[in-house]
Amino acid sequence: MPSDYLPFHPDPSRPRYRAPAGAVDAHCHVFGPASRFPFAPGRRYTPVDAPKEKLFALRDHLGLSRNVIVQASCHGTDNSAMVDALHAAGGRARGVAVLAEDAPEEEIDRLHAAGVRGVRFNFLRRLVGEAPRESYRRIAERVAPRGWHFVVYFEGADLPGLVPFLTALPGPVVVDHMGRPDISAGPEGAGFRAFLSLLDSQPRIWVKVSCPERLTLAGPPYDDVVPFARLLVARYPDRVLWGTDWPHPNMRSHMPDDGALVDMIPRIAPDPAAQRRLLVDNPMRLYWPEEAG
Ligand code: 0GY
Repeated sequence: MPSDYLPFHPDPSRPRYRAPAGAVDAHCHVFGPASRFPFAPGRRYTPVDAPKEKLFALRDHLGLSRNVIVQASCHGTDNSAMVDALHAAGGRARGVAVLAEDAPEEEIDRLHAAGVRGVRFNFLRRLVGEAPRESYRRIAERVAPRGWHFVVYFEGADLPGLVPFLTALPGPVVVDHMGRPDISAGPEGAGFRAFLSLLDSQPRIWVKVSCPERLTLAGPPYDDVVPFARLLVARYPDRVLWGTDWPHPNMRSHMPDDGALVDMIPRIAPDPAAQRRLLVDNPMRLYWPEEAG
């Protein structure tokens, strides 16, 4: 099946930065292989196969220990490829699923047993059309009793209309990719300031300092994105997560070097204590609470 976006970096550099023991890549995906796990008929893009073996090899190459595998829109509500990866990971991966509103209870049980700890609500029109907000609410009510959290993906410009939805969710909320701010406005821009106000007033909302490659206007080494991430890490040290976003689905401008993404970590979290929280303590609390110290 031909893909319609760039393939992931074939030979990422080995990072100079050494992540602390137990570091978690808290945002990555597995795709296919399509021959075994077909992509969703209604998908908006077709990725290249990015199977679990490649993900685990990348984890080791980058000096990381664990993965949080997030279901992406191209696999729709069929979480089989992600669950297959969780089963193969020997306890070193947890998952975030996408659910149909009428998913049977037994399916949610199976996902939980496999290591799923969150459900994703995607609001990007280019990926899902008009987001079914009422349906998301009902799904949230169904999974909240299991202690799952909510991973929410939206464009910065859509934040004002989403605040009532986000603040009413019955559990922790994790915002993907820094809330996709308008980088051209700088960290003082009104949209990013509104996001910070929301985080200030809602201690249940976490944020991923991920995806500089998707947000940048300047390109690598993503100098224009660093101030946003650095500010979030400094201001919310206990509710930031970091991830590679491998295999960078739907990227059409350029494909990042995953080693270079790891080497950005000391630029966004300058001191070792902040790095440890970002890469180990915070993701462990959310995804492996039974092991968290
Ligand atoms: C990401 C980014 C994207 C895609 C998806 O669900 C998805 O298809 O997440 C994107 O196109 O921005 O989170 O990796």
